[in-house]
Amino acid sequence: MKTITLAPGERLQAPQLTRKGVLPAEIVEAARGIVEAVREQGDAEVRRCCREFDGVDVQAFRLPASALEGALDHVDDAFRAALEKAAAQIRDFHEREVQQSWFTTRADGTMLGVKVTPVAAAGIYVPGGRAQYPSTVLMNAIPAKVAGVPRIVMVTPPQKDVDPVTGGISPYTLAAAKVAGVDEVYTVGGAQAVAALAYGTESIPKVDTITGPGNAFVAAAKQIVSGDVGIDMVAGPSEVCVLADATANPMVVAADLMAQAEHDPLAACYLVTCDAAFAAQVERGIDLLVAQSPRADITRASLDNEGVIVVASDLAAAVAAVNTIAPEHLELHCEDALGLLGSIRNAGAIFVGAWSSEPLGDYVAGPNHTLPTGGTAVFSSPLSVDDFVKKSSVICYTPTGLLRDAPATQTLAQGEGLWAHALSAALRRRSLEKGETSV
Ligand code: HSO
Ligand code: ZN
Repeated sequence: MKTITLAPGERLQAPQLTRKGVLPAEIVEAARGIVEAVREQGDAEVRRCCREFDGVDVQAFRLPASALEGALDHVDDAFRAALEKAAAQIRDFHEREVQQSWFTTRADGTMLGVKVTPVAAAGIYVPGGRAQYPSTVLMNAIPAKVAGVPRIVMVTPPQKDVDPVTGGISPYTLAAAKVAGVDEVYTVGGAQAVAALAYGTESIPKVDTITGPGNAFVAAAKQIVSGDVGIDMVAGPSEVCVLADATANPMVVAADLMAQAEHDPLAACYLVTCDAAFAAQVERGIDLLVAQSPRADITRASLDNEGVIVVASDLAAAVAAVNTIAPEHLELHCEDALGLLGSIRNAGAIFVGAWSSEPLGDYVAGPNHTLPTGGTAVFSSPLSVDDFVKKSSVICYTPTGLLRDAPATQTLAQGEGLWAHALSAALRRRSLEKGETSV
Protein backbone atom coordinates (compact mmCIF):
# COMPACT_ATOMS: atom_id res chain seq x y z
CA MET A 1 0.00 0.00 0.00
CA LYS A 2 1.14 3.53 -0.65
CA THR A 3 1.69 5.63 2.50
CA ILE A 4 0.89 9.32 2.81
CA THR A 5 2.24 10.85 6.02
CA LEU A 6 0.67 14.16 6.98
CA ALA A 7 2.81 16.70 8.85
CA PRO A 8 1.29 18.36 11.95
CA GLY A 9 -1.41 20.75 10.77
CA GLU A 10 -1.40 19.27 7.27
CA ARG A 11 -4.68 18.01 5.76
CA LEU A 12 -5.12 15.30 3.13
CA GLN A 13 -5.95 16.93 -0.22
CA ALA A 14 -8.32 15.32 -2.72
CA PRO A 15 -5.73 15.33 -5.59
CA GLN A 16 -3.51 13.06 -3.46
CA LEU A 17 -6.11 10.34 -4.11
CA THR A 18 -5.82 9.04 -7.65
CA ARG A 19 -9.26 7.62 -8.17
CA LYS A 20 -10.24 5.26 -10.93
CA GLY A 21 -13.78 5.06 -12.14
CA VAL A 22 -14.12 7.70 -14.82
CA LEU A 23 -15.61 5.94 -17.83
CA PRO A 24 -13.20 5.83 -20.79
CA ALA A 25 -14.52 7.86 -23.75
CA GLU A 26 -14.18 4.94 -26.18
CA ILE A 27 -16.38 2.74 -23.96
CA VAL A 28 -19.00 5.48 -23.72
CA GLU A 29 -18.98 5.82 -27.52
CA ALA A 30 -19.28 2.05 -28.06
CA ALA A 31 -22.13 1.88 -25.55
CA ARG A 32 -23.89 4.77 -27.30
CA GLY A 33 -23.73 2.87 -30.61
CA ILE A 34 -25.28 -0.21 -28.99
CA VAL A 35 -27.99 1.78 -27.23
CA GLU A 36 -29.00 3.54 -30.44
CA ALA A 37 -29.02 0.32 -32.47
CA VAL A 38 -31.17 -1.51 -29.89
CA ARG A 39 -33.53 1.44 -29.75
CA GLU A 40 -34.00 1.27 -33.52
CA GLN A 41 -33.87 -2.47 -34.19
CA GLY A 42 -35.13 -4.08 -30.98
CA ASP A 43 -34.74 -7.83 -30.46
CA ALA A 44 -32.75 -8.40 -33.66
CA GLU A 45 -29.96 -6.12 -32.43
CA VAL A 46 -30.07 -7.53 -28.89
CA ARG A 47 -29.73 -11.02 -30.36
CA ARG A 48 -26.80 -9.89 -32.51
CA CYS A 49 -25.06 -8.39 -29.44
CA CYS A 50 -25.55 -11.60 -27.44
CA ARG A 51 -23.87 -13.50 -30.26
CA GLU A 52 -21.04 -11.00 -30.64
CA PHE A 53 -20.29 -10.21 -26.98
CA ASP A 54 -21.44 -13.29 -25.06
CA GLY A 55 -20.95 -15.89 -27.80
CA VAL A 56 -24.46 -17.18 -27.17
CA ASP A 57 -27.35 -17.60 -29.58
CA VAL A 58 -30.29 -16.72 -27.36
CA GLN A 59 -33.59 -18.07 -28.67
CA ALA A 60 -35.98 -16.73 -26.03
CA PHE A 61 -34.73 -13.96 -23.75
CA ARG A 62 -37.30 -14.62 -21.05
CA LEU A 63 -36.52 -17.40 -18.63
CA PRO A 64 -39.50 -19.74 -18.27
CA ALA A 65 -41.61 -18.76 -15.26
CA SER A 66 -41.26 -22.34 -13.97
CA ALA A 67 -37.46 -21.91 -13.63
CA LEU A 68 -37.93 -18.91 -11.33
CA GLU A 69 -40.76 -20.64 -9.50
CA GLY A 70 -38.63 -23.69 -8.72
CA ALA A 71 -35.42 -21.75 -8.03
CA LEU A 72 -35.22 -22.70 -4.36
CA ASP A 73 -35.11 -26.41 -5.19
CA HIS A 74 -31.60 -26.00 -6.57
CA VAL A 75 -29.76 -24.56 -3.56
CA ASP A 76 -28.85 -26.28 -0.30
CA ASP A 77 -30.85 -25.69 2.87
CA ALA A 78 -28.15 -23.64 4.62
CA PHE A 79 -27.89 -21.23 1.69
CA ARG A 80 -31.65 -20.94 1.45
CA ALA A 81 -31.92 -20.20 5.20
CA ALA A 82 -29.17 -17.57 5.00
CA LEU A 83 -30.84 -15.97 2.00
CA GLU A 84 -34.17 -15.84 3.79
CA LYS A 85 -32.64 -14.39 6.95
CA ALA A 86 -30.85 -11.72 4.93
CA ALA A 87 -34.01 -10.95 2.95
CA ALA A 88 -36.10 -10.57 6.12
CA GLN A 89 -33.58 -8.15 7.68
CA ILE A 90 -33.18 -6.16 4.45
CA ARG A 91 -36.98 -5.96 4.17
CA ASP A 92 -37.36 -4.79 7.79
CA PHE A 93 -34.77 -2.07 7.29
CA HIS A 94 -36.18 -0.81 4.01
CA GLU A 95 -39.75 -0.77 5.34
CA ARG A 96 -38.58 2.01 7.63
CA GLU A 97 -37.59 4.06 4.59
CA VAL A 98 -41.08 4.09 3.13
CA GLN A 99 -42.40 7.60 2.85
CA GLN A 100 -46.16 8.00 3.11
CA SER A 101 -48.19 10.37 1.02
CA TRP A 102 -49.16 13.33 3.18
CA PHE A 103 -51.80 16.04 3.05
CA THR A 104 -52.33 19.20 5.03
CA THR A 105 -55.35 21.47 5.13
CA ARG A 106 -55.09 25.22 5.50
CA ALA A 107 -57.56 27.20 7.56
CA ASP A 108 -59.38 28.19 4.33
CA GLY A 109 -59.88 24.48 3.50
CA THR A 110 -57.29 24.36 0.73
CA MET A 111 -55.58 20.99 0.75
CA LEU A 112 -51.90 20.62 -0.12
CA GLY A 113 -49.77 17.53 -0.09
CA VAL A 114 -47.51 14.97 -1.65
CA LYS A 115 -48.68 11.75 -3.29
CA VAL A 116 -46.03 9.01 -3.34
CA THR A 117 -46.36 6.51 -6.22
CA PRO A 118 -44.09 3.58 -7.03
CA VAL A 119 -42.78 3.33 -10.58
CA ALA A 120 -44.78 0.83 -12.63
CA ALA A 121 -41.78 -1.32 -13.58
CA ALA A 122 -38.20 -1.58 -12.33
CA GLY A 123 -35.30 -3.26 -14.14
CA ILE A 124 -32.53 -4.81 -12.11
CA TYR A 125 -29.21 -5.49 -13.77
CA VAL A 126 -27.27 -8.43 -12.34
CA PRO A 127 -23.76 -8.93 -13.72
CA GLY A 128 -22.53 -12.33 -14.83
CA GLY A 129 -19.05 -13.80 -14.49
CA ARG A 130 -16.77 -12.85 -11.61
CA ALA A 131 -19.14 -10.38 -10.03
CA GLN A 132 -22.33 -12.39 -9.79
CA TYR A 133 -23.72 -11.73 -6.34
CA PRO A 134 -27.03 -13.10 -5.06
CA SER A 135 -26.78 -10.52 -2.27
CA THR A 136 -26.98 -7.77 -4.89
CA VAL A 137 -30.22 -9.24 -6.21
CA LEU A 138 -31.70 -8.92 -2.70
CA MET A 139 -30.33 -5.40 -2.23
CA ASN A 140 -31.95 -4.17 -5.46
CA ALA A 141 -35.18 -6.12 -5.68
CA ILE A 142 -36.28 -5.87 -2.04
CA PRO A 143 -36.38 -2.04 -1.92
CA ALA A 144 -38.36 -2.11 -5.18
CA LYS A 145 -40.78 -4.63 -3.70
CA VAL A 146 -41.10 -2.63 -0.46
CA ALA A 147 -41.76 0.50 -2.53
CA GLY A 148 -44.72 -1.33 -4.10
CA VAL A 149 -43.33 -1.70 -7.64
CA PRO A 150 -45.77 -4.10 -9.35
CA ARG A 151 -43.36 -5.40 -12.02
CA ILE A 152 -39.75 -6.21 -11.14
CA VAL A 153 -37.70 -7.40 -14.08
CA MET A 154 -34.19 -8.84 -13.72
CA VAL A 155 -31.66 -9.08 -16.54
CA THR A 156 -28.42 -11.01 -16.45
CA PRO A 157 -26.01 -12.04 -19.23
CA PRO A 158 -26.56 -15.42 -20.91
CA GLN A 159 -23.93 -18.01 -20.00
CA LYS A 160 -22.28 -20.22 -22.56
CA ASP A 161 -23.20 -23.60 -21.09
CA VAL A 162 -26.89 -23.19 -20.70
CA ASP A 163 -28.35 -25.31 -17.94
CA PRO A 164 -31.88 -26.32 -18.97
CA VAL A 165 -33.22 -25.60 -15.47
CA THR A 166 -31.68 -22.24 -14.62
CA GLY A 167 -31.06 -20.97 -18.15
CA GLY A 168 -27.36 -20.75 -17.34
CA ILE A 169 -27.95 -18.34 -14.48
CA SER A 170 -26.23 -19.21 -11.22
CA PRO A 171 -28.73 -21.16 -9.07
CA TYR A 172 -27.79 -18.89 -6.15
CA THR A 173 -28.67 -15.77 -8.12
CA LEU A 174 -31.93 -17.28 -9.28
CA ALA A 175 -32.79 -18.36 -5.74
CA ALA A 176 -32.16 -14.80 -4.56
CA ALA A 177 -34.46 -13.51 -7.31
CA LYS A 178 -37.20 -15.83 -6.07
CA VAL A 179 -36.74 -14.86 -2.41
CA ALA A 180 -36.67 -11.14 -3.25
CA GLY A 181 -39.86 -11.30 -5.33
CA VAL A 182 -38.49 -10.68 -8.84
CA ASP A 183 -41.35 -11.17 -11.34
CA GLU A 184 -39.52 -11.89 -14.62
CA VAL A 185 -35.96 -12.84 -15.57
CA TYR A 186 -34.36 -12.19 -18.99
CA THR A 187 -31.01 -13.62 -20.07
CA VAL A 188 -29.50 -10.55 -21.63
CA GLY A 189 -26.60 -8.45 -20.39
CA GLY A 190 -24.31 -5.57 -21.28
CA ALA A 191 -25.24 -2.22 -22.78
CA GLN A 192 -27.84 -4.02 -24.94
CA ALA A 193 -29.75 -5.12 -21.81
CA VAL A 194 -29.80 -1.58 -20.44
CA ALA A 195 -31.01 -0.24 -23.80
CA ALA A 196 -33.70 -2.92 -24.05
CA LEU A 197 -34.97 -2.07 -20.56
CA ALA A 198 -34.88 1.65 -21.26
CA TYR A 199 -36.77 1.59 -24.57
CA GLY A 200 -38.39 -1.86 -24.71
CA THR A 201 -38.10 -4.41 -27.52
CA GLU A 202 -40.57 -6.94 -28.93
CA SER A 203 -39.80 -9.35 -26.09
CA ILE A 204 -38.14 -7.30 -23.34
CA PRO A 205 -40.39 -4.85 -21.49
CA LYS A 206 -39.62 -1.17 -21.09
CA VAL A 207 -39.16 -0.24 -17.43
CA ASP A 208 -39.22 3.13 -15.67
CA THR A 209 -36.05 2.84 -13.66
CA ILE A 210 -32.90 0.70 -13.92
CA THR A 211 -30.69 -0.16 -10.97
CA GLY A 212 -27.83 -2.53 -10.29
CA PRO A 213 -24.09 -2.78 -10.86
CA GLY A 214 -22.31 -3.81 -14.05
CA ASN A 215 -19.11 -3.43 -16.03
CA ALA A 216 -18.01 -0.20 -17.73
CA PHE A 217 -20.32 -0.80 -20.76
CA VAL A 218 -23.29 -1.24 -18.46
CA ALA A 219 -22.37 1.85 -16.45
CA ALA A 220 -21.92 3.87 -19.65
CA ALA A 221 -25.26 2.64 -21.04
CA LYS A 222 -27.00 3.58 -17.78
CA GLN A 223 -25.50 7.04 -17.99
CA ILE A 224 -26.68 7.35 -21.63
CA VAL A 225 -30.30 6.27 -21.00
CA SER A 226 -30.58 8.24 -17.76
CA GLY A 227 -33.15 10.95 -18.27
CA ASP A 228 -35.28 8.70 -20.47
CA VAL A 229 -35.53 6.34 -17.50
CA GLY A 230 -34.41 6.66 -13.89
CA ILE A 231 -31.12 5.10 -12.82
CA ASP A 232 -29.71 4.57 -9.35
CA MET A 233 -26.12 5.70 -9.88
CA VAL A 234 -23.09 5.15 -12.09
CA ALA A 235 -21.00 3.06 -9.73
CA GLY A 236 -17.21 2.93 -9.79
CA PRO A 237 -14.88 0.42 -8.10
CA SER A 238 -15.70 -0.55 -4.51
CA GLU A 239 -13.95 1.14 -1.58
CA VAL A 240 -13.39 0.76 2.12
CA CYS A 241 -11.74 3.13 4.55
CA VAL A 242 -10.80 1.95 8.05
CA LEU A 243 -10.13 4.61 10.65
CA ALA A 244 -8.22 2.73 13.32
CA ASP A 245 -6.07 3.30 16.39
CA ALA A 246 -3.92 0.96 18.44
CA THR A 247 -7.00 -0.34 20.32
CA ALA A 248 -7.86 -2.24 17.10
CA ASN A 249 -6.60 -5.72 16.31
CA PRO A 250 -4.27 -5.26 13.30
CA MET A 251 -5.13 -8.73 11.99
CA VAL A 252 -8.84 -7.87 11.97
CA VAL A 253 -8.18 -4.56 10.24
CA ALA A 254 -6.04 -6.42 7.68
CA ALA A 255 -8.93 -8.82 7.01
CA ASP A 256 -11.37 -5.92 6.68
CA LEU A 257 -9.19 -4.17 4.08
CA MET A 258 -8.78 -7.44 2.20
CA ALA A 259 -12.54 -8.03 2.24
CA GLN A 260 -12.91 -5.08 -0.07
CA ALA A 261 -9.70 -5.63 -2.04
CA GLU A 262 -10.76 -9.15 -3.04
CA HIS A 263 -13.73 -7.77 -5.00
CA ASP A 264 -11.77 -6.21 -7.82
CA PRO A 265 -8.18 -5.31 -8.72
CA LEU A 266 -9.47 -1.72 -8.95
CA ALA A 267 -11.11 -1.76 -5.49
CA ALA A 268 -9.61 0.96 -3.29
CA CYS A 269 -8.72 0.34 0.36
CA TYR A 270 -7.71 3.12 2.75
CA LEU A 271 -6.30 2.82 6.26
CA VAL A 272 -6.36 6.10 8.18
CA THR A 273 -4.54 6.14 11.50
CA CYS A 274 -2.38 8.36 13.70
CA ASP A 275 -0.13 5.45 14.55
CA ALA A 276 2.55 4.50 11.99
CA ALA A 277 3.59 1.43 14.03
CA PHE A 278 0.00 0.16 13.97
CA ALA A 279 -0.12 0.68 10.20
CA ALA A 280 3.02 -1.42 9.83
CA GLN A 281 1.39 -4.21 11.88
CA VAL A 282 -1.65 -4.12 9.58
CA GLU A 283 0.62 -4.44 6.54
CA ARG A 284 2.34 -7.44 8.10
CA GLY A 285 -1.09 -8.92 8.82
CA ILE A 286 -2.06 -8.49 5.18
CA ASP A 287 1.08 -10.31 4.06
CA LEU A 288 0.24 -13.25 6.32
CA LEU A 289 -3.42 -13.42 5.30
CA VAL A 290 -2.96 -12.87 1.56
CA ALA A 291 -0.77 -15.95 1.49
CA GLN A 292 -3.81 -17.98 2.60
CA SER A 293 -6.38 -16.34 0.33
CA PRO A 294 -7.74 -18.16 -2.71
CA ARG A 295 -8.27 -14.70 -4.17
CA ALA A 296 -4.68 -13.62 -3.49
CA ASP A 297 -4.11 -12.26 -7.02
CA ILE A 298 -7.04 -9.85 -7.04
CA THR A 299 -6.47 -8.87 -3.40
CA ARG A 300 -2.77 -8.13 -3.90
CA ALA A 301 -3.35 -6.23 -7.13
CA SER A 302 -5.95 -4.03 -5.45
CA LEU A 303 -3.85 -3.33 -2.34
CA ASP A 304 -0.62 -2.77 -4.27
CA ASN A 305 -2.11 -0.45 -6.88
CA GLU A 306 -5.01 1.24 -5.14
CA GLY A 307 -4.31 0.81 -1.40
CA VAL A 308 -3.46 3.93 0.60
CA ILE A 309 -2.37 4.36 4.23
CA VAL A 310 -2.81 7.85 5.60
CA VAL A 311 -0.82 8.54 8.76
CA ALA A 312 -2.28 11.66 10.34
CA SER A 313 -0.73 13.66 13.13
CA ASP A 314 -3.89 13.79 15.25
CA LEU A 315 -7.47 12.56 15.31
CA ALA A 316 -8.85 15.78 13.82
CA ALA A 317 -6.58 15.40 10.78
CA ALA A 318 -7.55 11.72 10.54
CA VAL A 319 -11.28 12.55 10.54
CA ALA A 320 -10.68 15.32 7.99
CA ALA A 321 -8.86 12.76 5.77
CA VAL A 322 -11.86 10.41 6.01
CA ASN A 323 -14.18 13.21 4.96
CA THR A 324 -11.93 14.04 2.00
CA ILE A 325 -11.82 10.39 0.92
CA ALA A 326 -15.65 10.20 1.27
CA PRO A 327 -15.46 6.40 1.09
CA GLU A 328 -18.19 4.02 0.02
CA HIS A 329 -17.71 2.08 3.29
CA LEU A 330 -16.16 3.47 6.46
CA GLU A 331 -15.21 1.41 9.51
CA LEU A 332 -14.58 3.32 12.73
CA HIS A 333 -12.28 0.94 14.49
CA CYS A 334 -11.08 3.08 17.36
CA GLU A 335 -11.73 4.23 20.88
CA ASP A 336 -15.07 5.99 21.29
CA ALA A 337 -16.08 5.12 17.74
CA LEU A 338 -19.66 6.18 18.39
CA GLY A 339 -18.43 9.53 19.67
CA LEU A 340 -16.84 10.16 16.26
CA LEU A 341 -20.04 9.56 14.31
CA GLY A 342 -21.10 13.22 14.49
CA SER A 343 -17.88 14.39 12.84
CA ILE A 344 -18.20 12.06 9.83
CA ARG A 345 -19.73 14.04 6.98
CA ASN A 346 -19.00 11.91 3.93
CA ALA A 347 -19.38 8.13 3.75
CA GLY A 348 -21.83 5.76 2.04
CA ALA A 349 -22.14 3.45 5.04
CA ILE A 350 -20.54 3.90 8.47
CA PHE A 351 -19.67 0.77 10.46
CA VAL A 352 -19.25 1.84 14.06
CA GLY A 353 -17.00 -0.04 16.50
CA ALA A 354 -14.94 -3.21 16.45
CA TRP A 355 -17.87 -5.61 16.06
CA SER A 356 -19.29 -3.98 12.95
CA SER A 357 -17.60 -5.97 10.23
CA GLU A 358 -18.28 -4.51 6.78
CA PRO A 359 -19.29 -7.88 5.27
CA LEU A 360 -22.19 -8.03 7.77
CA GLY A 361 -23.46 -4.97 5.95
CA ASP A 362 -22.79 -6.56 2.54
CA TYR A 363 -25.13 -9.43 3.35
CA VAL A 364 -27.41 -9.39 6.35
CA ALA A 365 -27.47 -6.27 8.53
CA GLY A 366 -30.31 -4.75 6.52
CA PRO A 367 -29.07 -1.41 5.10
CA ASN A 368 -28.43 -1.40 1.36
CA HIS A 369 -24.98 -2.39 0.08
CA THR A 370 -25.40 -0.33 -3.10
CA LEU A 371 -23.54 2.78 -2.01
CA PRO A 372 -22.03 5.92 -3.51
CA THR A 373 -18.44 5.36 -4.72
CA GLY A 374 -15.61 7.53 -6.06
CA GLY A 375 -16.17 10.35 -3.56
CA THR A 376 -19.83 10.80 -4.54
CA ALA A 377 -20.78 10.22 -0.89
CA VAL A 378 -20.19 13.98 -0.62
CA PHE A 379 -23.58 14.51 -2.26
CA SER A 380 -25.35 11.19 -2.72
CA SER A 381 -26.88 8.37 -0.72
CA PRO A 382 -27.29 4.59 -0.61
CA LEU A 383 -29.83 2.89 -2.87
CA SER A 384 -33.17 3.02 -1.09
CA VAL A 385 -36.92 2.70 -1.44
CA ASP A 386 -36.84 6.33 -2.65
CA ASP A 387 -35.15 5.18 -5.88
CA PHE A 388 -38.29 3.24 -6.80
CA VAL A 389 -40.93 5.88 -6.10
CA LYS A 390 -41.67 9.32 -7.37
CA LYS A 391 -43.74 12.04 -5.81
CA SER A 392 -46.50 14.26 -7.11
CA SER A 393 -47.47 17.49 -5.42
CA VAL A 394 -51.21 17.80 -4.73
CA ILE A 395 -52.95 21.20 -4.77
CA CYS A 396 -56.69 21.41 -4.10
CA TYR A 397 -58.09 24.96 -3.65
CA THR A 398 -61.36 25.98 -2.05
CA PRO A 399 -63.13 29.19 -3.18
CA THR A 400 -61.90 30.96 -0.02
CA GLY A 401 -58.38 29.84 -0.72
CA LEU A 402 -58.63 31.03 -4.31
CA LEU A 403 -59.81 34.48 -3.22
CA ARG A 404 -56.94 34.66 -0.79
CA ASP A 405 -54.18 33.67 -3.28
CA ALA A 406 -55.43 34.94 -6.64
CA PRO A 407 -54.31 38.57 -6.17
CA ALA A 408 -50.67 37.65 -5.48
CA THR A 409 -50.76 35.20 -8.38
CA GLN A 410 -52.04 37.92 -10.72
CA THR A 411 -49.40 40.37 -9.51
CA LEU A 412 -46.55 37.90 -9.97
CA ALA A 413 -47.88 36.84 -13.38
CA GLN A 414 -48.07 40.47 -14.52
CA GLY A 415 -44.51 40.98 -13.26
CA GLU A 416 -43.43 38.08 -15.47
CA GLY A 417 -45.42 39.39 -18.42
CA LEU A 418 -47.57 36.25 -18.54
CA TRP A 419 -51.04 37.50 -19.45
CA ALA A 420 -52.91 34.15 -19.50
CA HIS A 421 -51.45 33.17 -16.15
CA ALA A 422 -53.05 36.25 -14.63
CA LEU A 423 -56.26 35.59 -16.54
CA SER A 424 -56.52 32.01 -15.24
CA ALA A 425 -56.63 33.27 -11.66
CA ALA A 426 -58.67 36.38 -12.50
CA LEU A 427 -61.52 34.48 -14.19
CA ARG A 428 -62.06 32.33 -11.12
CA ARG A 429 -61.78 35.31 -8.81
CA ARG A 430 -64.31 37.26 -10.84
CA SER A 431 -66.83 34.40 -10.72
CA LEU A 432 -66.58 34.22 -6.96
CA GLU A 433 -66.74 38.01 -6.56
CA LYS A 434 -69.98 37.92 -8.60
CA GLY A 435 -71.35 35.37 -6.15
CA GLU A 436 -71.31 32.47 -8.61
CA THR A 437 -70.77 29.01 -7.22
CA SER A 438 -68.93 27.59 -10.23
CA VAL A 439 -66.55 28.85 -12.87
N1 HSO B 1 -18.99 -4.85 -0.88
C1 HSO B 1 -19.80 -4.85 -2.10
C2 HSO B 1 -21.06 -5.65 -1.96
C3 HSO B 1 -20.89 -7.12 -1.85
N2 HSO B 1 -20.01 -7.74 -1.09
C4 HSO B 1 -21.62 -8.10 -2.46
C5 HSO B 1 -20.18 -9.06 -1.20
N3 HSO B 1 -21.16 -9.27 -2.02
C6 HSO B 1 -20.11 -3.40 -2.48
O1 HSO B 1 -20.79 -2.72 -1.50
ZN1 ZN C 1 -18.24 -6.85 -0.31
